[in-house]
Amino acid sequence: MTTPGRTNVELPVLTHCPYCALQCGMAITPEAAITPRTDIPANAGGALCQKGWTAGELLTNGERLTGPLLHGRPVAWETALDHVADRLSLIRAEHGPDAVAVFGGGGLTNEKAYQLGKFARVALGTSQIDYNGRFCMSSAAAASMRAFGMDRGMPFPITDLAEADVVLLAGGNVAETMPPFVRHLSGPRLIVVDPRRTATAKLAWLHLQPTPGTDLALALGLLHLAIAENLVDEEYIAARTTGFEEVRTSLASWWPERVERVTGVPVARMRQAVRALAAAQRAIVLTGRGAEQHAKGTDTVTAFINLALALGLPGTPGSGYGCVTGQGNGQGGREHGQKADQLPGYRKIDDPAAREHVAKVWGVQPDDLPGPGRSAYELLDALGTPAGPRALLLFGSNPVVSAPRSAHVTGRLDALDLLVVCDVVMSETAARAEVVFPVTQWAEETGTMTNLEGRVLLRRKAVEPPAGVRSDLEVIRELAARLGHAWPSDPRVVFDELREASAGGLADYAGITYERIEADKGVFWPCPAPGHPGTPRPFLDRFATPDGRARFTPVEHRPAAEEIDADYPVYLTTGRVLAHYQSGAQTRRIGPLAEAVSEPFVELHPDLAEELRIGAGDMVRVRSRRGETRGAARISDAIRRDTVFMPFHWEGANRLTNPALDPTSRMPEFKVCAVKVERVA
Ligand SMILES: Nc1nc2c(c(=O)[nH]1)N[C@H]1C(S)=C(S)[C@@H](COP(=O)(O)OP(=O)(O)OC[C@H]3O[C@@H](n4cnc5c(=O)[nH]c(N)nc54)[C@H](O)[C@@H]3O)O[C@H]1N2
Ligand SMILES: Nc1nc2c(c(=O)[nH]1)N[C@H]1C(S)=C(S)[C@@H](COP(=O)(O)OP(=O)(O)OC[C@H]3O[C@@H](n4cnc5c(=O)[nH]c(N)nc54)[C@H](O)[C@@H]3O)O[C@H]1N2
Ligand code: SF4
Ligand SMILES: [Mo]
Repeated sequence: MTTPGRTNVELPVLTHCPYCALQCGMAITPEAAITPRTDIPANAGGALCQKGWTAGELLTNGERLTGPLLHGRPVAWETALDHVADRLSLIRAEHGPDAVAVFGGGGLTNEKAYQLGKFARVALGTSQIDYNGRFCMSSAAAASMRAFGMDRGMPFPITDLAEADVVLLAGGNVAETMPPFVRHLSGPRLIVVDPRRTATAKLAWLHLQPTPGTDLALALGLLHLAIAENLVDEEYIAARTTGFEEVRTSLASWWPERVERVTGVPVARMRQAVRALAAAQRAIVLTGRGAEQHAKGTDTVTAFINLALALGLPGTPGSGYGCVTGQGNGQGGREHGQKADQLPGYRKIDDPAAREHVAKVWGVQPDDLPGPGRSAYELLDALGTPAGPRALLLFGSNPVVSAPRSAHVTGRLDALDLLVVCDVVMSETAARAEVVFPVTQWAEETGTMTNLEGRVLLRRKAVEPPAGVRSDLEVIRELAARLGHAWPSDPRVVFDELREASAGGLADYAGITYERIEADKGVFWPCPAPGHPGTPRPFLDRFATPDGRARFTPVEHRPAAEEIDADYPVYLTTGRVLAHYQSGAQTRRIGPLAEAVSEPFVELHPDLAEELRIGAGDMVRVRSRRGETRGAARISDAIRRDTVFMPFHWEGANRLTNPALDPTSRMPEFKVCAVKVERVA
């Protein structure tokens, strides 16, 4: 069809979508016309969703930022960069290095995520860096680390799904969040766990509809049943795992009727689900944000992994456990050091050997590297407080809309001495910044993205950026130069350094080059050497634990951090719709997407609507202990009668959400809190 790279300007360039972790392949002409690629397995023969088809408008629409802003007024690049560097130096001199914080994003390329982590630790010397992936994948990541010693979202190629007999998906609505993913689910019997009968649940063979926040009990109940019915794979458990006996004992009290009382899922359906999973030759258990974004998200995923292990799935060809990753580079973004506790290659920042390796690549002393910093919400919560950072540099996130308890977070941002935002559009967060740097986006620059399978892809430059914008890597280079460091901004050069820094780590990219990705349509990590083929299925022979065995961990169910009561009698859960992406900063500006869903809504059951005298389309006020917002009523029997759903693509839903954090992953409880719902007179 076309040759790789920009050898002929008449030909479309082969690249990937700006949005989610499926990273569908697309071809783009210099005029930004998009056609799907058929050579990328993730988008199954050439599918794109509505966001992908319309992504060209991101490149051409008039709302693009095209020059730096200082206090909202256009200034020259040199002026803005000098201003930021001077302010950073002053704040550091007066209050110490941890007075400057950095916040990144899972949509940034690997090169940017890597360079941002290095910039924080070396140029700023701060421990205060974290990113929006903390709100996204962190619970599944922590549970996979605990069980398998490695977190590679789906540790198998996406094409394994179609070959499976049964797939259980807990808390994911892929029909809206990754539509082409559904094509991989047309073969297996699909079991969906979701409090709403979503577009995905409608495709399912079996839908389990629990109360929000009770998946942990459900997973315990499923495993209890598997054990009671002698469905567990004793041979696999003996050969490949440790810790099963403790888990078996801990499950004794989770008999099915009790689980039904806690979750609302009928025993008969649980039994059907377990029997189908156990009878399958090949079965896959997947989790999405619905099960993960809870103050007990890590333990919930652990309970699903325990179930998968008991049935002998992980590391068995064609079977397994995986988490369905979210942002474009949700996987790679959590591997190369923009996380508070991490160094490149998925290394731990408190591991002396990791510090020594990375310090050497960076040309500094291990002792000069700071230790772990605050997690995303804790960092945002500390901004502008006496003990917290006074300046924040933010790349690729819009926390005014997307952080939990967002009105409080907005107040913290406003309390800063200096807020600097790099973005492509004037997001709600950029609008509050002292300095805004306008940057290039996906098809205007080249970089690598690691998709939900752990496949490293090359997202190539296809169009020329508008005059006046620079890349994130150039902004980092310019700021680093002003702080005394001469660093590259060419993505390929940065990637080569990333390879070296990741070498020997869990997420080892040492053998991956741009040329190899082009030739192979992506390379699976770990890939430790140039001759290494990459690792589509890392757990076939052993897990990444010291003894090579997967670890069962006993976990206990507990209620949501905030339960419903007389004052706040309804559960609120939040999530996504097909047409909009995340905080909506990008998609609310695209005509067909803004038209498809033009305003926030509140989905509620007809019984609840009747009780509250709410009619379809009525304006509804939703209040929680943290704030209130409004939305138009959408009445649907697809949701439980004790629960309402709001998308978080507009400012508002997160004024309500509860920032109760998971003790291990520090994930906030986005998926359940208590609210009061009323019609606006
Ligand atoms: N259209 C669109 N696609 C996207 C994105 C987007 O913003 N828009 N974002 C991307 C990103 S970053 C991510 S992380 C993924 C997220 O992808 P998903 O995880 O599929 O998305 P969500 O809508 O957040 O949540 C999925 C489902 O969880 C259900 N749910 C709510 N509470 C619970 C609960 O307590 N238990 C269970 N079992 N389910 C519950 C919701 O009803 C919802 O249907 O999507 C990616 N793709
Ligand atoms: N209530 C509730 N809240 C949630 C969730 C939920 O389910 N419910 N989900 C959470 C999840 S899973 C996630 S991932 C977060 C996401 O929430 P955010 O972190 O706010 O994600 P985005 O809206 O994708 O923000 C990305 C910003 O970066 C800009 N941008 C795009 N490309 C580039 C680039 O190359 N460089 C730079 N510098 N900027 C760029 C975009 O214009 C946009 O303003 O929201 C979380 N918040
Ligand atoms: S599914 Fe995700 S990667 Fe594919 S076109 Fe839609 S937004 Fe883009
Ligand atoms: Mo996400």
